[in-house]
Amino acid sequence: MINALSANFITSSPNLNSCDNFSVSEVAFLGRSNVGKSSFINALVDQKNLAKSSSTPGKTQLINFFEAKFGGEDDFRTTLIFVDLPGFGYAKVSKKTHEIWKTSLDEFLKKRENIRLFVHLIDSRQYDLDIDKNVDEYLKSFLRPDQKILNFYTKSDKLNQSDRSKVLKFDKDAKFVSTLKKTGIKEARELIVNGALGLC
Ligand SMILES: Nc1nc2c(ncn2[C@@H]2O[C@H](COP(=O)(O)OP(=O)(O)O)[C@@H](O)[C@H]2O)c(=O)[nH]1
Ligand SMILES: [Mg+2]
Repeated sequence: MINALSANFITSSPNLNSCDNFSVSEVAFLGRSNVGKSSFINALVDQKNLAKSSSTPGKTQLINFFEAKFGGEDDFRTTLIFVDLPGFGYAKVSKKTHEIWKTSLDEFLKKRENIRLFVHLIDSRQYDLDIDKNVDEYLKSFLRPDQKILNFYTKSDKLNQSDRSKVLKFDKDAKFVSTLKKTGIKEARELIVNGALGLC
């Protein structure tokens, strides 16, 4: 089992050029606005308000960096950078994928060396939106061999058994998380830490 040890906000940046290089594996979190991204990041690092406290209004278009330390069995210790990206909720689905992201974000996602893992959050009640399919295709269009994508379906506490079956029919490997009920978080933490370190 992997535990969250500590986490803190590092900095915000408007684009790639003004981002420091922290020489640590990075996990980029993306998803539509309101999908539950801040809540998920807070749950992963086991803190109540880390992600929200730094994203004051007006800073929403910035790239936020957090340092997160994790520990596990046999003195396993690791430090990762969690990168909280602006939500892409309000882009029209008809727009081309490259227009979904502002140029600065597009450049960041494609050129940021240290990103080892993209975590794409999808609302489990709206699991088949074009915008999420576009994001998946977009990431795959430039994914390097040393990078991975993990999808998580959020707010699973809102689903009944038949809703869950529908999501699983759509994606047989669907991983459900609920920060409200705290379900799927431990498993997600394990997948994300191992994924970022190239261990799975
Ligand atoms: N029912 C439910 N609501 C959630 C869950 N996670 C987040 N929310 C709610 O969804 C809204 C958006 O959450 P937030 O984490 O700020 O989303 P973000 O915009 O993607 O960062 C808030 O009102 C949260 O309370 C969840 O697991 N279950
Ligand atoms: Mg947020």
